[in-house]
Amino acid sequence: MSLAEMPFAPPSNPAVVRHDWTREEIRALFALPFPELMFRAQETHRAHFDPTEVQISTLLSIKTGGCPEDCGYCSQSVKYDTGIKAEKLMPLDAVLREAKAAKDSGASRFCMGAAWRSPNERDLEKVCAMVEGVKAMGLETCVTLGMLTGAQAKRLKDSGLDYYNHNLDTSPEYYGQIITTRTYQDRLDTLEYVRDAGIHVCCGGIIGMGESAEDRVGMIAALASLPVHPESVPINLLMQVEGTPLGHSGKLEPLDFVRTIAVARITMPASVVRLSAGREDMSEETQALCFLAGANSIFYGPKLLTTPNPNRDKDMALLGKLGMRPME
Ligand code: SAM
Ligand code: DTB
Ligand code: SF4
Repeated sequence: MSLAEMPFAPPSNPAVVRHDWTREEIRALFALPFPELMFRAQETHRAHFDPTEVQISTLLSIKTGGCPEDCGYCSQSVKYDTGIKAEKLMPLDAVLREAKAAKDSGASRFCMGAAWRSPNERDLEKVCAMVEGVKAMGLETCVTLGMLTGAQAKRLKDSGLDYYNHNLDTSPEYYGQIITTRTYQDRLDTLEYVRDAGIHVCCGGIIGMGESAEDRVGMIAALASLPVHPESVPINLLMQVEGTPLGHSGKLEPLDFVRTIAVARITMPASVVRLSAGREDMSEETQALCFLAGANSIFYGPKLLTTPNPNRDKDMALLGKLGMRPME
């Protein structure tokens, strides 16, 4: 299908942000010949961002393992034998040391993740103290703590939190195959509380979980039809973890990952799209294609939450080879 044959008129101005994307339109984007798709993604990217800039975030697991949820991809669920043992919430001073190191190595945002279904009030206060301390260093702050109530979202906002990460993970149809302990609607509710509290939303999903092409359409449609687009959209490639139900789910065709990034870029033009988990197993050429497709953020540092990520020097060398640089 050429651009002219698409079942909708592409916006004359790629800067336009739409919230009325239909599944048919999104399916048609995925079906475009690769050069057409990449052209549209680049045109959209350049209408909103400098294509040579990449936002740099560093992740820290502040509370690892022992999670009661059953997310089929996750190393930290108590339901699966993955060799990850449950740890306590990290003390404030240790978190601040890690944040300082992240800042010194060039990150502009520090993301703290906890393996909780939802935070209890005592732990939330401790996380708020971490947010205050990290923010005082001049870093942007992000946390991902599971489901929140409206009051908890407001409390986090008062502590100065910039971003809350909470992913839709996949399409509404496929979701039940991956997680049974919380619903899609539960996730949408938390996202609404976060948005209403005035915190920036970081929300995306995972590719490579055995989902169909239509599930990728459904996931992007769900993200792009949120009342306000997430400011940050992490697209994760599944990190296959031995012991989880998805530990042997097969390798994804890398170009299908690139296509998903491009469709996220076109449908959510003003959002920062993060080439998130999965870079450790990706060639530099695939990562470069993801940047060309409109990805403009990465996780930086040798560890994600429990799984590996490229070393910093390797990433800086890659950005150097591509003539790209960290976003201020
Ligand atoms: N426990 C909280 C929650 O799930 O809401 C926060 C932490 S959780 C690890 C954050 C997100 O990381 C998940 O929603 C999922 O999208 C992503 N994630 C977890 N394990 C992953 C894996 N093995 N591969 C790719 N992404 C993963
Ligand atoms: C997101 O979308 N990806 C990050 C972050 N949000 C919290 C997590 C990736 C986790 C990869 C598996 C692990 O390291 O345990
Ligand atoms: Fe728990 Fe989050 Fe892992 Fe799900 S993804 S099992 S909620 S830590």
